[in-house]
Amino acid sequence: MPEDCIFCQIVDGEIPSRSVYEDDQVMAFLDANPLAPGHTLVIPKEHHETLGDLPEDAGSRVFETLHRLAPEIEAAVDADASNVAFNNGEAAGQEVPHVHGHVIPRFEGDGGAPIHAIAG
Ligand code: IU
Repeated sequence: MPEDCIFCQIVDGEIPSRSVYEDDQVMAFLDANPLAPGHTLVIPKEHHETLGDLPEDAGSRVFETLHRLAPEIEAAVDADASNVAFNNGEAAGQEVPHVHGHVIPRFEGDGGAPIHAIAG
């Protein structure tokens, strides 16, 4: 793992995070600069920069976790829906080069466009 990867440091517990879920391959934690209450990031524990670098089984586990957590997160913050999205590569707005899926709760009439916001 690159020594300066913030998300690897979160996985290793060197940087604190507000954990939502963790298993042997995947971690989910609250985004430090949330675009909405409950904004959560789901990451593979192993360092991979983009979806194209991610082995298929790790990708499946990340998706399974997003699939399970998105409705639970929506319920936890009483949201009406959520954006589930990846910025995949720097030119697409990916700021942290360790694969992460966003779950951004959405509320009827919130007027936001978090997909654009996370794309920078
Ligand atoms: P992006 O898809 O790479 O643009 O999103 C990176 C996200 O990581 C962004 O929403 C940040 O608020 C979030 N984040 C974080 O939760 N903790 C950190 O220490 C850093 C970024 I750096």
